[in-house]
Amino acid sequence: MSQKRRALITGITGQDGAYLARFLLEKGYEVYGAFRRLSTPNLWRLQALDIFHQVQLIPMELVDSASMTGALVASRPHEVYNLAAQSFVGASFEQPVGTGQVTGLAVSRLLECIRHVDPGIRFYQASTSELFGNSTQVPHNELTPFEPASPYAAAKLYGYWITRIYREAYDLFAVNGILFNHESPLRGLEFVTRKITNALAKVKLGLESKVSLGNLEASRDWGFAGDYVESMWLMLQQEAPGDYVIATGETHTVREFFTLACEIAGLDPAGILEVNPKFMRPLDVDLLLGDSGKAQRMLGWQPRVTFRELVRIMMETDLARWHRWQKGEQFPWDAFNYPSEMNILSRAVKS
Ligand code: NAP
Ligand code: F7E
Repeated sequence: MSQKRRALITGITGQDGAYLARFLLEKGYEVYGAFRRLSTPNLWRLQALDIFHQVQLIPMELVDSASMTGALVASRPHEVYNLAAQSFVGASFEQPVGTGQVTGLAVSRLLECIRHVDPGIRFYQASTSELFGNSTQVPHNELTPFEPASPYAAAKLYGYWITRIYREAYDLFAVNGILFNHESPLRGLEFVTRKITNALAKVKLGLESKVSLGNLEASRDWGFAGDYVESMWLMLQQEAPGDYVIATGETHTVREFFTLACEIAGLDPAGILEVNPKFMRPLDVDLLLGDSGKAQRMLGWQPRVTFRELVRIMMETDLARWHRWQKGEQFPWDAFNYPSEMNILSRAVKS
């Protein structure tokens, strides 16, 4: 029988799932990844990081407790990282009930399964800076009162509290990582950072002329996903469970992100940007700025990639992708999954 430590990651097909899997594989873990059944599998991130063949995939659906028990029994994990969720705030206004089910209630389903299958499992819950919402106390730390401002944040608030309740009631090693926005070239195309770098890449290559965004003045504390997954693992290696804010301590507006991405791409921002009310939310979070002092002191965690470096990595990767597509290359990429990209992708490939 293997002596390796075993980890089960829910949401293995998402941005953080892929980076965390790579991180744990490098640490020598046996990594199990829970994914939901789709009519067409969505494994491009694991392929992009070249770890697809090293992760053992297990089907699991967040609304189905039986599938959770099945995943736990099949993987017998020492650690469970619960990253699966409906994670897009914008969509949570359109699907508030579904988001409550998969982003909120599913956390108690999973904790119940863990409690019965093996209460010795260490559990990480993907909590979020969205819990702070429009709280005026900045910077946000572990003691800042929550003021959620979306159905997504309300669902995550439930997940946060049920995790703490199971920790206290059943003595589970269960932690909340309160992570501020973290981005990468593997970010979903609907999130504003990747939306910007993807759209500017098309502008740069003459495939499109405009970038349409919503609230340009929203300010976020943006870090690099590759740095943030390390904090998840560190939280589960401590003697006692606790909750930690993970952030860079810097905040920038959407407009600043856009302007810097233009500079890196060598584009004049004037005339490219248009505001479309379609991308405004019924309620938005104006400002997020985290204080990760506790994580720095107790976990020894530090963000490494700066804001400028993050924008550069994302901008250059998206430019390279569209360039490769123009040359007719095939590679792991998500653009083909998005109706918004189809107008361009369906055009004949240029040589
Ligand atoms: P993501 O890219 O959207 O990934 C979400 C994952 O959840 C995907 O693998 C998705 O599967 C899976 N999932 C969704 N609904 C499911 C269902 N019904 N059953 C099973 N799996 C389901 O999100 P991320 O950026 O990696 O974030 C990871 C977690 O951290 C999420 O819980 C998110 O809310 C939270 N978080 C993210 C940030 C951030 O800035 N990235 C910050 C704080 C907290 P498909 O691929 O099939 O859709
Ligand atoms: O929006 C504004 C938008 O969708 C950031 C998730 O990972 O981080 C993420 O949530 C800001 C908002 O991320 C567009 O209104 C302007 O103010 O990239 P976003 P988010 O909502 O902050 C947290 C920590 C999570 O936990 C979530 O899972 O940008 N914005 N124009 C736009 N946003 C989008 N998506 N598209 C626009 O066109």
